[in-house]
Amino acid sequence: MKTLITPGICLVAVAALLHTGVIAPSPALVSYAFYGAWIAGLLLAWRFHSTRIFAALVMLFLAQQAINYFSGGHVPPGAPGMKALAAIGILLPLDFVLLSFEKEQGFTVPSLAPVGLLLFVESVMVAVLCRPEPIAAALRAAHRGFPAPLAFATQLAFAAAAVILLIRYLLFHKPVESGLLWALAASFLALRFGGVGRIPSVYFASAAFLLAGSIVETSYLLAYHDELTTLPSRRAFHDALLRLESPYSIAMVDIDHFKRCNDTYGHDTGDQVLRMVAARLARVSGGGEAYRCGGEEFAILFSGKTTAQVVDDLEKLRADIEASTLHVRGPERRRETRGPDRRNPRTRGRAQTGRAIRQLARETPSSEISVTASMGVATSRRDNPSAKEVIEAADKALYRAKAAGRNRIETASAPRRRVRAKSADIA
Ligand code: GH3
Ligand code: MG
Ligand code: MG
Repeated sequence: MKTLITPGICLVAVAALLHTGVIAPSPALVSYAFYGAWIAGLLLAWRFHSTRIFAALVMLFLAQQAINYFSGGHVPPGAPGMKALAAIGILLPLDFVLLSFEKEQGFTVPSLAPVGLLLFVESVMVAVLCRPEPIAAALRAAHRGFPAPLAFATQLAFAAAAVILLIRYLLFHKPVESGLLWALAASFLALRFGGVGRIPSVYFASAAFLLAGSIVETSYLLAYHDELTTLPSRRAFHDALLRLESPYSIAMVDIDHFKRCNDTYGHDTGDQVLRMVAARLARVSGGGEAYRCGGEEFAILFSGKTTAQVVDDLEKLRADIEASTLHVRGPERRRETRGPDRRNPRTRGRAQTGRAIRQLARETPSSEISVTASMGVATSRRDNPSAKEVIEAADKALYRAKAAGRNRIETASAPRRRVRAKSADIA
């Protein structure tokens, strides 16, 4: 949610500072800010392979340039300028929505060609629509009062695009969706205040800044969050360790026989199992914060708690993981005979390894996969709160849990607690 709220706060702050007169930037400063944000955004988009933000920045630039050009840079903008405002007011929201549905495909000609073509067609459309009219008509339009309220169609287009982008953000929690949404809001304000002049330019610059910011936010998320499970990553874990104060407990968690799970059901199903376990870890009770340290290994940090205070929460978590199931269709279907073997007798032998795996899958009694996890937990010592030592102690306890039969919790300190092992479905 932070990725949605932060850009919004930035935009509200800019609007408040601008309209209360606290900041009154000179045109040179505004233009410097716009081009600065725009160039920085383009470079970041290129470095981080975000074709969507790159395209959004190009669209924003063309929109701003079109309004500027057809209004002749004058306020009020005159008939061609008003037409440009109306056309941009429909095309920009439409383009941003299209971009939000696009997949990032890297900076290759085939992936950029459709966007390039769209922009070319739109530029020609705007140019034809906004060609200068006889002077009398232009004057009439200019005397209609300024700033003119935006056409209903423009307001509708922006509102519909904002709703779609918001829904997409709520579904996928991607900073790019949030960036597009807030850049759209800033562009709306730019158009609302006439599209040309100091205030609209500040809003266009803000839109470019918000788009560039969404790339920074994306790279932060990638660095600190694991993409597969969405849990905070090992890097986030090490950052959190620096902020800890004694007492605290660390539980190391490792899925049991996960290699077998991968071998039986395939890597993709293994990934789904990882996501399922991660979802259980994310809702651990007792104030624990779960991290994915790598592979099928996780860590849980309990700040301000001792082993005795967290062992019940870990036991609930262990039982929760054991009770969770993932439905898979593959092994169930394969149990039915498929008639005579129609494979090429010459190449049949090559499938030996695959056959062994399928055999294992067939032996699986149900198509519901469940796994178990072993845990080792340790608490910081008052005299030595070093996280390295606590992790080592928790790792040793985890090793003991594995050696003692898995699906159990071992503590680094007495009293030792064991939970009766129940073999996993795939074990
Ligand atoms: P143990 O009970 O002793 O922990 O046995 P194990 O099979 O879980 O242990 P091991 O560490 O040998 O195997 C871990 C496996 O996890 C090996 C690797 O293929 C798999 N793995 C690691 N990362 C991923 C991942 O991101 N996705 C999937 N599907 N598998 C992964
Ligand atoms: Mg492991
Ligand atoms: Mg394991």
